[in-house]
Amino acid sequence: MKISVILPTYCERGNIVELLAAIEAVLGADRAESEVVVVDDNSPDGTADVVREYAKTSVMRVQCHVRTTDRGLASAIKFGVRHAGGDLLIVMDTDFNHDPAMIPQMIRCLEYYDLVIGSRFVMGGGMEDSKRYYYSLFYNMFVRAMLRLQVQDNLSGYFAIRRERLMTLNLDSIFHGYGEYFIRLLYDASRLKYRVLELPIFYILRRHGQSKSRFLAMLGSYTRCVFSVMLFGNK
Ligand SMILES: Nc1nc2c(ncn2[C@@H]2O[C@H](COP(=O)(O)OP(=O)(O)OP(=O)(O)O)[C@@H](O)[C@H]2O)c(=O)[nH]1
Ligand SMILES: [Mg+2]
Repeated sequence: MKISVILPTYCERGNIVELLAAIEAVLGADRAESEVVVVDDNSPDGTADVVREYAKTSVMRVQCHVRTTDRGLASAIKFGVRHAGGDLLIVMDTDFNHDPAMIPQMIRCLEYYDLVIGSRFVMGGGMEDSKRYYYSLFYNMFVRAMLRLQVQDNLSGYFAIRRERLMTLNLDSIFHGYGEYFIRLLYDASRLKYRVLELPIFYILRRHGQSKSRFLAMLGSYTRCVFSVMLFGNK
């Protein structure tokens, strides 16, 4: 099975090379037929340059796309999905919040599940940033109560899915905005009765660079997303 790892990047020059090397290492023998799809929104720090440099010597294929007309996390993921050639897709952050060591386990679990997500809120999961852990935990309780979803971590952003399963969903209605796309993804997956597995994951702090998350803006857009899905479904 060919694996595509989709990496949305904005100003991740300090992390991306180390992450590419870590992904290549965990893929082991599978790396020769696997690929990484980097979708960069024209980062001024030259993220794409170091990716292209890495691609020259890597065994796994590295696609490096630089977008100049569209931007944003969720639309970058959609772009990556559309360009990915793998049968199995992994989506993750590029700052080491999401541990690449989980990839083989997530891939194996796709044998039995339709969607495998890295979860901070099942036993064994967590976050190095304990203040943010509790904010996220309480916010997730709110999301679960409103949408009656069974999943504990509705804003994970680290997931594995078969390409064919993801393409069955309406990508345009899911992948817009920022991290709240994950709520829409879970909602649509649950409506189609996809078997979802949460694997415990411990978020470490980003290794280099700055956060792109703006707390208040996120709170507003995520909450709008929850009410919209609750009232109208995912249209
Ligand atoms: N292509 C693209 N990627 C983005 C954009 N905004 C964020 N990202 C990437 O999305 C991922 C998550 O962004 P982060 O800034 O790490 O957000 P966060 O995890 O909430 O914040 P941290 O505490 O810094 O980890 C990272 O890989 C970013 O590089 C964007 O506008 N376009
Ligand atoms: Mg991050």
